[in-house]
Formats: sequence, structure tokens, C-alpha cells
Amino acid sequence: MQTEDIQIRIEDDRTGLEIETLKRAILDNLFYIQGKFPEIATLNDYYMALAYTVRDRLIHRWLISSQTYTKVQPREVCYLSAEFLMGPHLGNNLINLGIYDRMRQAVQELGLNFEALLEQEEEPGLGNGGLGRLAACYLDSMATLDIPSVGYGIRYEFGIFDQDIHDGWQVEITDKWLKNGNPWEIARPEWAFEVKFGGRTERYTDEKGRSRVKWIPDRMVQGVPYDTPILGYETSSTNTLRLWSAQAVESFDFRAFNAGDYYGAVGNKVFSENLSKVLYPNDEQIQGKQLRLEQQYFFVSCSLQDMIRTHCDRRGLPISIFHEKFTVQLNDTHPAIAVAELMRLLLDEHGIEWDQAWHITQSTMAYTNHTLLPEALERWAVGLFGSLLPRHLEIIYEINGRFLNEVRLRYPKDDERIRRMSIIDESGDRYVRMANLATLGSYSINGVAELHTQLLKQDVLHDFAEMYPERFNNKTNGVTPRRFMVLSNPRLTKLITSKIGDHWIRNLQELRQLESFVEDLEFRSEWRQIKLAIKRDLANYIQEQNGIEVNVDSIFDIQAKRFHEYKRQHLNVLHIITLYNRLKANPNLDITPRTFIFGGKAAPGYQMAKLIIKLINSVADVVNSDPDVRDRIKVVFLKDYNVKFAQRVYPAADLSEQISTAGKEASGTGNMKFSMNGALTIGTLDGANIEIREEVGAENFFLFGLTASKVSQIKAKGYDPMQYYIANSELKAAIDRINSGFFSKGDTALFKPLVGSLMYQDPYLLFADYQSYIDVQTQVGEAYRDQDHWTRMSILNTARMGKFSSDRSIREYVKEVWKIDPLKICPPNEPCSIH
Ligand code: GPU
Repeated sequence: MQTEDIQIRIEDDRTGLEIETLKRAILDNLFYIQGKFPEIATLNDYYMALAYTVRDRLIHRWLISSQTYTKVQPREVCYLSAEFLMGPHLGNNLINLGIYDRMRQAVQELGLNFEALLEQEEEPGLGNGGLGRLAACYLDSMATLDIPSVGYGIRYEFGIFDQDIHDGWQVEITDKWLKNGNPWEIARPEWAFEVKFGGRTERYTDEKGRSRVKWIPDRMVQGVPYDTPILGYETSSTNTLRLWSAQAVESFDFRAFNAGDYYGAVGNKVFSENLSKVLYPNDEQIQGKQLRLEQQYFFVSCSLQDMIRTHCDRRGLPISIFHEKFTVQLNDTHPAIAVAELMRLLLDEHGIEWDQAWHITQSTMAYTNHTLLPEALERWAVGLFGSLLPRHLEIIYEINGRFLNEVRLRYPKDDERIRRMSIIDESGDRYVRMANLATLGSYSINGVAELHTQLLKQDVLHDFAEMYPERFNNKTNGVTPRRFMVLSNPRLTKLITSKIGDHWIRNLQELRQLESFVEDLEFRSEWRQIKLAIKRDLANYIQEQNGIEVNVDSIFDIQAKRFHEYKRQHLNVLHIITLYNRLKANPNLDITPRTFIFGGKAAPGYQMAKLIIKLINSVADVVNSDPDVRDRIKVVFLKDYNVKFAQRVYPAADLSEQISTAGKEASGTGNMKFSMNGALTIGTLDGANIEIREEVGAENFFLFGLTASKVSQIKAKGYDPMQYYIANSELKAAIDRINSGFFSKGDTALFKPLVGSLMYQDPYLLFADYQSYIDVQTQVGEAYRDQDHWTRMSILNTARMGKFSSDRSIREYVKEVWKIDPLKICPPNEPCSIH
């Protein structure tokens, strides 16, 4: 076919942006794609028709981007992540295309409810929390900054579970996000790859007389890519999120099938397709399950094969310069098997010698660490690892042997160091340490906030940082202002833009200009009115969802994040109970009214986290209905916290709870989203809180608690929580209140595991930080009474959050790690001479 002559024709109804064209396109899609006429169309039919109308308008940019990459062959970054927590696509795509308002008008002119259509989208919850959402923010920024990039991950059929609450307890419900179809993805079965598992290896001599290794697997699975376009904000660059779905390799079952074993053959199909069935819902807690390692290897192998095919077959480039054209960012160790897999592909499939293969691999990979928690550091039992990936285990042994020889040369007779640095943990049962593998195989290793990187170098990866200091660097996290301000907070966006124009959306540092309006009475009043209006919306939602009436003039004090002991939602609860006790003792006490709002999921197997959710709901039941409290405090647990819901919550907050034990939260990103939307933070010196406080100013941040170094000192000396319990009467009263069965209808056993853990271990030092937290909460209450001053602080928080745009983070990765040049993409329908 003469493809050069056939330009992609721009057909008006597929690309036109006139209101009339949009309306016609929506009805056209309803008819031709959904096969419905208005009288019988459901809300979902209209959502689909609208989504396809938007998709048509971005697909042209997507294809031009991909054609440009094919032609220019730029250096690209591949972001490998087991999780992408994208959130709903529709609203975001409308923002990034710059057609949000006109599409709303078109939809309304058709007599449809625009908000209801946005609400209709089932979000792809293909992640647990911060790590997965960070990956999504980074995709947005990479496209916005015109960085050629691909996100690679897994197309889980079931994402993070939906959370329901029964009798105060979390109940998990399967997330069937694909049930109504997904208009944002395109399946590419023609670009599938095969992935091998199990079996054994064999040595052989190739035609050149060299000794080579062949892997003879005992199972094979196919990975089918599903592509989703990732639009940049007001740029034509449209990158790809490529998620792999597991399918049976039909040919592999032929023997069984022909032998008449129909059920055996189908059984294998079911087995294969289990692979991408469900996201593991354990955030920062490894389980060591074989299926999880299979998932990791599956998507990593597909992704690397895909890159190599693009490089060698499509672009005709030699494999020896693979690392010049591709760099891989490993989102934690979940894809760390990529180090061994790239080695295998180079050695066994491309016949490259060890030293060159190692050079290519190590020049390709870069690793981001996202936690120091020991229970989250991935390690795989050697037996399991070897039975699933026998060839990779051999390669890892070889990498390790060569590496430990270097360590021995550099640090003679330091056996302890050898033991610590080895990829294989041999202290008891043997394990493969994935952080060591990722670190060794990468040219760059980074933490996600200044403190975290410092602790990483001091602690978990100390020996590596000493040996290869130049490989270590910090990249403080960021979040996208497009989703977490423009889309989620249109009212604030409008006010800000009316004062400083709209360049801040691409260059968040420009928010600084808001500082000059702090003294403007009118501006402050508008700022306050907006917060109030948003709080009213959330109050209505709470009324609908929980049947609780809340006072919109009270402090909206919000803690929304995964449930984890280190995040200390139960410290927040101790504050609530303390206030409650004070009100019981003195019903006329004048306290600033507060609404405590919680949201978040607990890992299904994490009993303590689930018990904390139960405690919150139990306290809520008592406090909300006690006449002595007289509406001065309300406690609300909002179920099923996800991205869609987070977008409602951040803008409504007065106070953001960032109260992890210092040294435990690698960065946090919710902290940034709250503060950008004008919430003040009560927080510890942990993760990015430290940098947020530096930016917004100590006077606009409520700091409490021990520092990370004090925490380790106290722990080293032998921490005894009981001393605090005995010495602090309010703390004692709060704990005793729980213990007495007061919140559990007399059941004194219910919260025993929680209270016992605090009184006798308290691994996260709640008791040590309790008084400081209570004191600073008292200051918060006082400060809120001066609404005018509070509003100034709120404005200054937003104005000074420029640093925490994910655009800044990505610019740093681009310049200091990836070394990639931006590539401008020609806009559709316009003459363009870029390429
Ligand atoms: N994080 Br490891 C997760 O959400 N899940 C994980 O499995 C691991 C880390 C989080 C960190 O807890 C949080 O502090 C950080 O902001 C986020 O990753 C992104 O870096």
C-alpha cells in the first residue's frame, strides 16, 4: 500500500470542537457505538458516547506522537510499575485537551447532566495508594513536558477492592471495573509476547563454539498489551500506558487437547489467565506468594521484549546501543527482576558476552526506593525463586559472585560486609534480596524525599552508598496540579486564574504571585467563601452517605490515606477521645468545633489496621450521639476512599493530618495535595512534610513530635510506653476509656489487641508523641478562631506549594537521571514544521 500518499484525514465529526459538532458526535456515538437511541439509552450509554467523543479527539494526537517517535527515534524512558492508580480518565482528558467547559456546555445542551456522566466512570483502581498514584502523576507530567515515555504495568482484571463498612468493620468487595467496558483502552493482540515459567536450564555449544544456556520452561503464558493514551496538558504529546493482560498460549495445550484431554487444556487456560486476575491489596507488606512473583516477572518480561522489538526490529538499531535509546525506571523493587531478565535476553537470546550485557543492563536501569519499612522490603525464598525462574537464579548467582569479588578486593577480610551486601540473604533460610539486586543493577538509585534519601543511604543501603556514592540521589515526589487542583477544585482554580492568569497550571511556582494578595481583604473573603462552599458539598455527601449532619463552620480535620500503624490513625483517635473526655468532664467547655473525617482502606489480612477502622467507627457511634457533646465534635468514616473520592476530599479540608512516626513515611503525597488546596498541615518531621514546612514557612505549619533521630535514640535505649501511660493522666484516661468497653458496648476484649500493643510495645511511639500532638492540636483550635489569620495561612500554603508539582520532579529525573531531550509533537490540523 502507498501509505505516504494516504494522510490521516481529519474528519470533522471526529475532531471538531464546535459545540454543535460535539453534540452531533455524542449522538452519533450513542447510535453507532452503543447501538442505542435516546429513549432506551442508560446513563452508562451516554457516558460511553461521551467518552468515545473525547477519545476521538485525542487519538489523532496519539498517532502523530507515535509516528514522530517512530521517525525521530528519540531516547525514551520506560516507567515500570506494578501499580498505576490512574483515577477517572474523562475529566482529566477534557482538562488536558482544554475542552472541559465547552464539552460541559455541549452535554448540557443535549439535556444531559454533565456531573452525573463524569461520576458514571468506574475508575481503574490498579494500585494501592501513594506508589501507584505517583506513577500516574508522573505519566501526566512526562506527557506535559513532552518527554517520550511509556508506562508499563499489569492490566489487573480486578483492581483494589471496593470497601464497604458493616457494623463498623471493613468488608472487601471485588472491584469489577471492566464490567461496563473500557472506552479508554485499545487491545493490541497482534503485539503479544510469550513468557516462560519453571522447568530447567541446559548448556549447549553454539555454531561459533561458544558455551550458551537454554531455558526449557514447563509453562508458557501470553501477554497481550492494552494501550491507553496519556495526554499532556495543552500539548500534543500523547504517550502510552501499556498494560499486559495474561492469556493462555493455545498452541501449548495442543498435545493435551489432541490426546482428548479437553478439560486439562481448558484448565491450563484458566490457570494462565489467573496471572493478571487481581491486584495484591497489601500496601507495603510483602506476602511472598508465588503468584505475585509470577505477575512481576510476567509484566517485566513482556515490557523488555517490547522495548527490544521496537529497538531492533522496528527501528533496525543494534542491540549494543539499547541503553542509549531506552532507560528503565523501576518503581520500587516490584519490577526489579528486570535486571536479571534483561541480562537473560541479552545473553541467551542475543548471544552477547557477559561484560557487555552487564554494561548495557546497568546503563539502562534506574531504581526508586519508596520505603524503609523492613516488612516491605521484598525478598523471595530461593527455593520458590529457582523453581519459577531457574535461569534467572543462575544469572543472579553469577552477578552476585562477580560483585562480591569486587567487594572483597575493596574491603579485604570484611565478611560482615559481604554478608550484608550479598544479593542472597544467608542468615537463615535463603532469600533473594530484591533491593540489593535493583541497586546493583542500576546506574541511579533514589529516595523520594530528602530525609528518606538520607536515611536510605545511612541505613538500608548504607554499604552500597559507601561503595557507589555517585549513584545515589534524591528526587522529592510531586503531584500533578492538573488533576489535584484544576479538575478537583474548579472554584479555587477560577479565583487563582482571575488574579494571576493560568500559567501556574504548567509552572506551579507562579502560585507565588498569590502572596501579594494576602493582604487583600476582598481576596481573603473570596478564598474563605470558596472553602466554605466546598465544605458544604462534602457535608451534603456525608449526610447522604453516613446520615451524619456536620457543621460546615467546624474545622474539617481530615486524615485520608491507607490504614497502617506507622501512619498512626489511632493517634488521631486518641486526640478525639481526649477531647471527648474533656467535654464529658466539663460539658460547658468552650472548644473549637471539629469534624474529624477519615478515609482509607486496610489490607484485608492486616488485622490491626482493620481494628483501627472498627475503633474509629465505634468512637463515631458514641461521640456523634452523645448529647453532652452537642455537635462540637463529629467523627465520620467515609468508606471506599479512592482517587475519584480523594478529588472531593482534598479541597474540603481545613486541616491535613500527616502524623506518621518520624522516619517511617518515605515521602507522602497526600500531604502535598491537601496543602495545595489551602489546608494547613499538622504533622511530624517526616518525609516530604519537612520540605513542605520549609516552603510554606514554620509559622504556617503545625509541627509536633519527635524527630527521626530522636525516635531511633529512644528505641535504642529501650522504649517503655507504660511510663508515659502512668505519667500522663489524659493519655491514661483515653486508653482506659477504650479498655473499659465504653466504645464497644461493654465488650472489653474487642480492642485488647490494639490497646495491648500500645501499652506494652507501641512500636510507632504514639505514647511518646501524644502530649506534643495534643498541645499542638490545642493551638490549631485556637488558631482557627481567628478566621482572618487562618485564611492568610491557607493562602500562603497554596501560594508556596510550587515545588511539589510532579512537573518539577520529572524535570529533575529528566536532567539528572534519564538525560532525555523533550520532543515537541505537531498539533493536528495545523501546519507544522517541527519534524
Ligand atoms: N508506598 Br514500598 C506505597 O504507597 N506503597 C508501597 O508499596 C511502597 C511505598 C508509598 C510511600 O509509603 C509514601 O511515603 C510515598 O509517598 C509513596 O510511596 C510514593 O513514593
